[in-house]
Amino acid sequence: MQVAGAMVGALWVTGAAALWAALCGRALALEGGMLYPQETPSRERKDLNGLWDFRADFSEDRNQGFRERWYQRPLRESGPVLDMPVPSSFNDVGQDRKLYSFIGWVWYERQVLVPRSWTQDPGTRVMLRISSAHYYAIVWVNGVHVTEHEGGHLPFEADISKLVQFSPGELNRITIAINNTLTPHTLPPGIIEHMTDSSRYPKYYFVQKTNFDFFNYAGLHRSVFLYTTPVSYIDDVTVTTDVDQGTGLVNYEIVVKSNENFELELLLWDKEGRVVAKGMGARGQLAVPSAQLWWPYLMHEQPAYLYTLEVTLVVQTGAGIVSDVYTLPVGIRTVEVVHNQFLINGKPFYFHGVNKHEDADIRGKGFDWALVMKDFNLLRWLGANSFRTSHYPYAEEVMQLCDRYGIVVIDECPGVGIVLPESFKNISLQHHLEVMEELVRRDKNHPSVVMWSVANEPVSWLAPAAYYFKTVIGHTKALDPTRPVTFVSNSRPEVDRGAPYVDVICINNYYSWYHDYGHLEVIQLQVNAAFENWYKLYQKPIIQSEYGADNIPGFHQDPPLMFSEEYQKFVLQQYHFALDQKRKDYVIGELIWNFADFMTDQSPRRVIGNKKGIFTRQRQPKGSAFLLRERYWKIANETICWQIKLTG
Ligand code: GCB
Repeated sequence: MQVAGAMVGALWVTGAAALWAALCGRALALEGGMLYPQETPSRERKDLNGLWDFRADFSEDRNQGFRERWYQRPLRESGPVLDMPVPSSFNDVGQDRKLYSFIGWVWYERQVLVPRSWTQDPGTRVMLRISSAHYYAIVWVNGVHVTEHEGGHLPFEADISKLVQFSPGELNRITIAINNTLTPHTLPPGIIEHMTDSSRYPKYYFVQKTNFDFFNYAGLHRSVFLYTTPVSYIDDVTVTTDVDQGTGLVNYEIVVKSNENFELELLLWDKEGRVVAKGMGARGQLAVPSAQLWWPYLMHEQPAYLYTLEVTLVVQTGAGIVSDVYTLPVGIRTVEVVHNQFLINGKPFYFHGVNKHEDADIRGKGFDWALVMKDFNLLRWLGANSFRTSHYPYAEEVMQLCDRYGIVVIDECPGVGIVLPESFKNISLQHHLEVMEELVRRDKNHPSVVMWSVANEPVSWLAPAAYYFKTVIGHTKALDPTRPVTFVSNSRPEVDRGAPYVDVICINNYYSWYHDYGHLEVIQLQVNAAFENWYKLYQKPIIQSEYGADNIPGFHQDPPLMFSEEYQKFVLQQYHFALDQKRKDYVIGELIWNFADFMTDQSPRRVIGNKKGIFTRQRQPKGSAFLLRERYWKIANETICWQIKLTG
């Protein structure tokens, strides 16, 4: 009686196994770059956002789509389809309860006309890029399998030049099958539970269990692009920066594909449109005298200064000269953990910020510019200088805005809910390493990213956690020696097996919420004790990476009771008293849980989602938002490096 769930698992495993086989034996780093698609004199881009045909495979074994090969002909010929917006989660768009909580394969399809100029020129390379498909995706173009990808939050792409050039002028059919099943070896992990007691559950009944506290939204969450490059092209650009007595140093490494006889020219432009440095070749260093550094928001009167690096590739081919151009915003800054401090450009940086989620009404985790801008406006209103991408990588466009506004980021991978000993096995570890490679490859050039977080609240007290985190953190440092690495712990210092390997201790706790609930008077003592115990053992700087309390908007109670606005504020204030005692010492940051209310699985502990937001899910401020705003602007005024008066 386990057929349905087993098949969901089996289908997933088939894909993962194929992928795994392909990956085995590969060297440390991923092959190929993952530069954000952009329009340049040599590149064009077309976004495929809008309505796609959609069909969830409700068959008992979730396998009908593969049995009937839905990718071989238009999806609507297979049966009824829905109009599904992209980007968006599919869960909240309709009124169908079954689709809201659907687990298994869903199918997306879009017919697209590729511009004639792209298909007629054999010198053009046409790429299909999917920015995020949660969780496992298989892609076909005109019925031909082009790629597969595991992991719901990072981009992947396929070269589809041959396929679209084969039928110029005709519509091309892009089909994407996506499975949101989470297993002990996915990231995040989960488990499918088969309910076999026929007196309590219908036949073939199964549920997806997870150990994280957000709704497992699924679908095409970010943009799908078609873009072009010449067939000889700039495949990757890696930039690291340093400062030597006021001179900015920009180290670069360029990877070129498909031709070995090429020339590379680099120009670094300042904001006024002046070329401030020039370079040649695939690797080198640009020197910028009296460089304007990239400073975090509220740390400098001109934060977030970005230069533009223009890379031009020139290749002599049989058909003549071909060139490719790619441009990259570059922020010159340094990051270092020294003793008890987190230094940005040599100055102590204090994280006063938030944890976020990609989450909103109707769209779920779907990217939406209006929502993103609202969030950035609120962050700046709040006086927040940082956030953690709890608990998975956010959209590339969000990272670009962080660069642009000077919002500092702790970039977290989807290592959340690692609570089963099984999830420390080699198969999980290998996948975790791959995900870190994909994350570093995507986000390495963002000046706003100052630290990698490899996990949130794993069972880091279990014995296998030591080898696991030593390996993941070591691998991440090998991929990027320029940034500190951490993971976020909710264990005790004396038993934590991962803490020895991190650069910064990040701790989550919810005193007087999940423990000693209602007892507001114990918070200060417990927060202080936690700081002291962690510091005594590791002598590393500490970030209070989560703290908070639920408040159901509109609930008031004084003296404060749980879930009221007064209680949420009181909890925050107690933490603040304790933080203020330590922040001049080794505590280097505080990130509230959470920026906004967000959706979770249903449970008796959740009242239509998690209500620890200081903003509602609709981004309206609760009382705590004003409290935090006052605090953040005050801290910014105290810690500013330059003599300017900030006004909140
Ligand atoms: C945590 C988790 C976060 C939860 C939060 C809570 O420790 O890291 O994902 O949402 O607690 O509110 O329970």
